[in-house]
Amino acid sequence: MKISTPEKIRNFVVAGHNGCGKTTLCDLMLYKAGAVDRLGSVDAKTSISDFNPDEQEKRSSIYSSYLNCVWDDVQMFFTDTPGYGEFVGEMISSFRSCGFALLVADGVEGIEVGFTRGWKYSKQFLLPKLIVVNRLDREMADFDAVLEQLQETYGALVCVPMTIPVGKENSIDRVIHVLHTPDAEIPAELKDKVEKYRSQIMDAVAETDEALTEKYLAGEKLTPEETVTGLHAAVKSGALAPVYACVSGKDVGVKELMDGIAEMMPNPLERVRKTNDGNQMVPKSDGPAAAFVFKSALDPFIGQMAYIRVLTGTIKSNSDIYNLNTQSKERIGQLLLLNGKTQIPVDEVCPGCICGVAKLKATKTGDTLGDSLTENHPMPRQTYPAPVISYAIYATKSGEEDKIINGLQRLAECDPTLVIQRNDETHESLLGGMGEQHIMNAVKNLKALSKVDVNLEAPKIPYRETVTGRGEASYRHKKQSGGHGQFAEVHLRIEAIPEGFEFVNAIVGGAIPKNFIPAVEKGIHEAMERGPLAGCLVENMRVTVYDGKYHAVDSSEMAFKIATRRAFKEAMAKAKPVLMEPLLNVKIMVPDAYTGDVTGNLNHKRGRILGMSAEEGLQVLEAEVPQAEMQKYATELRSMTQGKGSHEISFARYDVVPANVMNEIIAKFKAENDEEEE
Ligand SMILES: Nc1nc2c(ncn2[C@@H]2O[C@H](COP(=O)(O)OP(=O)(O)O)[C@@H](O)[C@H]2O)c(=O)[nH]1
Ligand SMILES: [Mg+2]
Repeated sequence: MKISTPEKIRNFVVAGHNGCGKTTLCDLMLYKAGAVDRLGSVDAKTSISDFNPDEQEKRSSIYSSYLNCVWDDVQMFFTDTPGYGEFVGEMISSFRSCGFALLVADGVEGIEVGFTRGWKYSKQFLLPKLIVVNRLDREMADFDAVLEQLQETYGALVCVPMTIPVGKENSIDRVIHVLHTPDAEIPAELKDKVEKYRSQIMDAVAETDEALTEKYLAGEKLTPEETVTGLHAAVKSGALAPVYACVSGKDVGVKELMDGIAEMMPNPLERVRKTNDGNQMVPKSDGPAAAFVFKSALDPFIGQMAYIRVLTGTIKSNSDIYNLNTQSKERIGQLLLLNGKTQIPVDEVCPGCICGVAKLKATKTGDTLGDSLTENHPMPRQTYPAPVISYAIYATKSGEEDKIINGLQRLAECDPTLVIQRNDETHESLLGGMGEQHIMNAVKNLKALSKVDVNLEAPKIPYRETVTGRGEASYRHKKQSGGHGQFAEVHLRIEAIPEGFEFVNAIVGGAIPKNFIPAVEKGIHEAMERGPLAGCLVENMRVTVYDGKYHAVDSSEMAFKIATRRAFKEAMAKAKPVLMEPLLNVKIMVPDAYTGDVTGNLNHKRGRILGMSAEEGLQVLEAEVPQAEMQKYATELRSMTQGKGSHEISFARYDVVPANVMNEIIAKFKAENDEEEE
């Protein structure tokens, strides 16, 4: 089999809130097009798209799944994405690899955060959009109400219906196509509406081209070909996001949707992308081929599987290609067309195709493959949102630490939103992700992959210590034990500076001989690794050694280090020491109804609200909040907003811990470290 007509390819991502019927819609499209011989069902755990056992258990998507079918003579590639914010990494990779977006909204709930996210990424990846209002058979479903909400949020002339339902709720059994349904088949009560939407669509169509505008204004009818060309242009430019009414559970409105996709949506040759060095990548059927690897997965049977999106040219099974990023040779084995877990060998693929290829030897997610090292250029790498939650990971069985880290690193190669980090301040290995479920899922996958168990704990907060004043102290270390003794005396001064660390040697007249100064500096560094207040890293100070004493026989580097550490501790105690804590920048997106609860909660968390704005129907709050208060925030926000809120975090800065909180931390540290004193 060969796929060699990019003009006949439609490549799209299906996105929206969880539960709005995306997977059901995808299963139905496969079935209607004859790609599968039975209709899959999420509820019966027979979905083609949700084929992973964890997804079947949950009856909801966790991973993106790659599907394809032929509708009329159009080859459709589509990607069913999970709606939960926690699996946003899967969504981003899919948006990147597709040519347009099919955004699904629920007929009862209307715009939910998953839909907003889909809209946001469609904009970010410059994807034209189609909208489906789905599950209209449910009680309280209201196409007109959802349409109104869409129009208010994204523009009345952007979201125009292409189909509308006949009947309401359970009685809906067909839709009317605003342009195609003959007048005789339109119920009287819908005639005005259809007329209105038809003229809105034709306005948008006419506006795409001067000649069409003139013809239209002169009252002439546009030909069907002109209409399709105009629709295509209006959708491609983003001026129009046609809305379709559907009941994916009952196969209502889906034929019209698939026809619309085939008829007016752009093909892969129409999308010019920028390469990493700013060149334009204009897709063609011929010339040196290029493809990028937008995702990898660990397939239980074939090991590492790369998912590629062909950008230009033709790629053949069992052929040589280059990895343009590493400039090394790569071998493409058997190319596979994917329908969920079904893999169909294919000999040749063209621009727009998405396929799997097993066992690339030196290619990672994000790399670009190409026939020519001179004519093809690597594509930019995708960035992913930073983790919003982190756990410290401990091996359940000691000795398995390395196995755990290796396993997690393999998982992270397939999921860029999983981040494994070693924190040298707290001496913990941290696993970061997009939410509780995401992390639990990773742990489950780790167990399956590496047969290891891990314990998750809230990570220690990397507090730091500093001073706000100035303090001087001296210490004489003197010991006489058996043979020759130990002697060193160090006088030093500590002062606050805004940032970093400075060491000043102000010794005159050799009170401490030059050769012992490095030992003094080392003693300071050692003391600063474990501060006197709570054993944290010490920073932002100048330390000046200004006097001391030595003994020709008994002084040693060790003696000077010990004296320095003691002097440091005393000087720091006099220099008004404080604890500092990491603050996070937190950006929270919630429907307005929850703003009060969310800000109230932030106040409890010692958060400081920096700004508030509205963005596509949601309130966006920006705040600075201590990291110590944010461990459970993903879960708290979900329950506070019934899953309608989302947030992003990034490190902001260190700030002084308020005295009452500081005293608690110090008391806790003292209690835990009571016995252990030098
Ligand atoms: N009433 C009704 N239920 C539907 C329809 N489409 C899907 N469902 C159900 O809605 C639930 C969520 O569907 P699913 O396809 O998994 O949604 P997804 O999370 O968007 O992929 C399942 O129980 C489906 O059976 C529909 O058109 N009408
Ligand atoms: Mg789903």
